[in-house]
Amino acid sequence: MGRQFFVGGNFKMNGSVDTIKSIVNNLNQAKVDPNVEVVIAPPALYLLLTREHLRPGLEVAAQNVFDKPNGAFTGEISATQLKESNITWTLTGHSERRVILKETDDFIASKTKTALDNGLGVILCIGETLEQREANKTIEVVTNQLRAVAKQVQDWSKVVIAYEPVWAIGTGKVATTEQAQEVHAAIREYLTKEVSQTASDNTRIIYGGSVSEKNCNELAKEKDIDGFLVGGASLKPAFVDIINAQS
Ligand code: G2H
Repeated sequence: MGRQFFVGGNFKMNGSVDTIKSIVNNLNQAKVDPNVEVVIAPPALYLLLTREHLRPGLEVAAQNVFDKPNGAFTGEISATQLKESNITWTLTGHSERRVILKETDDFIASKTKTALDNGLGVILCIGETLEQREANKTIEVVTNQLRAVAKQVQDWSKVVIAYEPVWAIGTGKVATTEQAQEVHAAIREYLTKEVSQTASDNTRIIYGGSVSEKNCNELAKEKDIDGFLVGGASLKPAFVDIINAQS
């Protein structure tokens, strides 16, 4: 069986009660390709509101999770709290958290493991900076980010890898289809060599970084691009066109 196309919407720190309700209503009424797995990630404050209003079949993700079960960790949310609230996915390793909040590869790996151990799906974000790309270090950077996770995680069946070149995030500068496919193929090769053939065959590798209704169709044709993680465009009605990029 092929890999199911996966489209995530990462709202980042955007939205209000009204705008999130309106995005959810739009999605509920939209003609969404039933073969696509759709997951949206609103800010933590709106997770329950989103779950309450979003129609069944469309899933909700947290943008972040902590790696401890409970206790004195002010401001954090645990994997069990998410799970209990029917929030079935979480992002980990988004570059905005890696760069701005200084999250390390090991911390991200630990959060990924905790989320998986508690039954959540994880959208694990990886990607290189412009400086790293220009120094020809792209593959080295993304494989090191994956290797940190592979040290702690054996079962990759609930992991979706989001390749998001940092230089393409929110800049309008999308990677070319060739650039994206090249890195996706290298990630799959890494999985074959260092994780397992099963993980390589079955893990969805999605692309993120200025994805829009204009560039999604071409990207979706590439053999190793199994979907998208969408930021800015997920707040707009055109998100539906991105979900349906393959149809
Ligand atoms: C990359 C992406 C979503 P945008 O961060 O994770 O955002 O589509 O706005 O570049």
